[in-house]
Amino acid sequence: MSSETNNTAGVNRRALLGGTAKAAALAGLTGAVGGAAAGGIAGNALFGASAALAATPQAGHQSVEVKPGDLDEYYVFHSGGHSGEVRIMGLPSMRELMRIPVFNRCSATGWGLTNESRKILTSNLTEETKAFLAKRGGEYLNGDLHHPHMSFTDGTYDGRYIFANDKANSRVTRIRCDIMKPDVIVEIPNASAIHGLRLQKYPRTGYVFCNGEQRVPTPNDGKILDEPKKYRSHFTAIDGDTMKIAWQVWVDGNLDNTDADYQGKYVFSTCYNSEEGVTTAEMTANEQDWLVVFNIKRIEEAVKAGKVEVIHGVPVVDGRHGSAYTRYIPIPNSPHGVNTAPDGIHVTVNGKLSPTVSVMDVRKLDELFEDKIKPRDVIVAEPQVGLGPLHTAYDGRGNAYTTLFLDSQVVKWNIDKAKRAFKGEKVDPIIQKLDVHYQPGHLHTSMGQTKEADGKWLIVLNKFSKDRFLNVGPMKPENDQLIDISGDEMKLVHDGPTFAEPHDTLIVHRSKVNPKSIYTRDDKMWEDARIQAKKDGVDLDNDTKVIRDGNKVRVYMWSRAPAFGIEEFTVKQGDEVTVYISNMDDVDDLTHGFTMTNHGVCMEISPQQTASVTFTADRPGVHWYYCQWFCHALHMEMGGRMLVEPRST
Ligand code: CUK
Ligand code: CUA
Repeated sequence: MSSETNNTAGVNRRALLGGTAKAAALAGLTGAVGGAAAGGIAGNALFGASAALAATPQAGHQSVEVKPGDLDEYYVFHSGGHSGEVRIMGLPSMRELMRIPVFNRCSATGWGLTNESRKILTSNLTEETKAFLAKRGGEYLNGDLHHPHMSFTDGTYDGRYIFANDKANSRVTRIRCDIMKPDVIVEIPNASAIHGLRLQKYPRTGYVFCNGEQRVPTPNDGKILDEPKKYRSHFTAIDGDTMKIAWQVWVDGNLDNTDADYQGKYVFSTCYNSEEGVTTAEMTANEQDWLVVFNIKRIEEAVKAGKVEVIHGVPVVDGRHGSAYTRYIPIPNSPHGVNTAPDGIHVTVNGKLSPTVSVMDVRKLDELFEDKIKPRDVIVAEPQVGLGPLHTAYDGRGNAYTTLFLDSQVVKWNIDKAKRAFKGEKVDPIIQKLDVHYQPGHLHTSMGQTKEADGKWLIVLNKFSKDRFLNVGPMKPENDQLIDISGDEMKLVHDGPTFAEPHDTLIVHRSKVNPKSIYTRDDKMWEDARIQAKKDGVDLDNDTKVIRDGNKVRVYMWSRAPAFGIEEFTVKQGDEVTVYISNMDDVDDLTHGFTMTNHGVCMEISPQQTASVTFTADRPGVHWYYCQWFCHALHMEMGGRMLVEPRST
């Protein structure tokens, strides 16, 4: 149905390409690798039709080598997709430096087992979710983390926080960059599947903007299936300082990705399913979907004036067609990524099922909201870039780099030339097409999502690696490729296999990030432990104490290489035992651990950190606990015994 509509729409190249792309996309994409990218041709051999720079020799390309002991120039914060975590890599080495467990569980650090992490994972869920999870252990065990973004001040990264979404369970996290651990995870009410997430860039973050992707009946009480008009999706603004939901906007269609301007006035979300259908055929029937533009000031005023519907405690404004809060800009077709350029003026909307990228000029948005111009008047270029454009990145020199999912390429094109071509001038904006391996999704340039884009490196996140690595079985890794963009032409310099599934990444100059090496003793992470210790008359830094409180036992101890403050303690079968350990070592990199054997219990205790874990001592006998983090020549000896006395005695 949908491709018929498309094929009869006209015979121009755009429509035909659109049809091809759409048919391929709908038919399933794994077979599409065989085209331009077949044969694993090493990167820079093939060029697009214009091939303007094919013969230009490249001088002074950058080295990817980081010698042993040397440090990388950039941090890369990589999403872990449905692994639920964030990974930190170094660039240009592409070495994985650290993992930050977020929505997942971590056997090494005890994330999801410790009281501190469980509080973060469970306390900001909606009442409905808490009730639902009460029957299944109180927690979600998975997450799908797509979009990590660092907080901004004045249009560039400020090193305070990283925010990221969980598509699987409709949550948003905030990660503290001083310790590289989450401190808040909040569920977004009135939303199903939080997908696109971006931050307010100016004057600062400020708002965390995120998209509810799936439309669901509101109220979603099980009584409605086939009345799509009663389905809703909401755009959400979270206050990044308090992590409370500031407001939501009810929109038409399904929201996909989002980005904000550099002026602090507007936010944009791509929107597919303008048809508001519930089947794939229905959702892709239209030739054009939308970019929704949100007017922050008008929404804030409406919220202040109480022109809202309060749903689950959140003020919701009605931003459907015709409202003062939004404008819907028609974009071909089922657009996916939306990316604001570092020039602060241009915003690209990637056509996905159309071979085009639509370029918007944000300076026209005031007039659009005053109804002086029509929605399409804000579009200043619409170059045909290739099949399956998903995301665009920038080098700060006026060039854009777009992933072509179906063509398995990255296309480099010039924004100014695209604008001139749009006005009718005979000029080809395409500079180069580079094969990537294979089927790229997101791509990112060094500092390219800030006004300080430096045009040195580009990472392309490919969904398939196929033949690029040793065969590891039916499930293959993805392939993150590093491309040098410092010269006139893109040059592929590194292949990097990754496990499920980096969707998105950000490349931050190391000067912006300054984590601590040891905790400060008053860190708010273990505030609850401090409060309890005070009630128990315990000095966390110095005391070792076992406190019985009914059938609750609290064991306080310190760790100092190579010993725990307590080498044995006794509890009774059925006791609820909480072990608090404060790591009093204050040497860089001296992390201890605590693992209670045969109890499913472990945790990390980094220098000067306090951590705690609670479990039921239900197995009579002697149980050894040990330090699982190699800390000392006598690490193997760092342990102790818990005696669990049978209940009958
Ligand atoms: S989405 Cu994955 S390729 Cu979730 Cu950012 Cu575009
Ligand atoms: Cu302490 Cu190993």
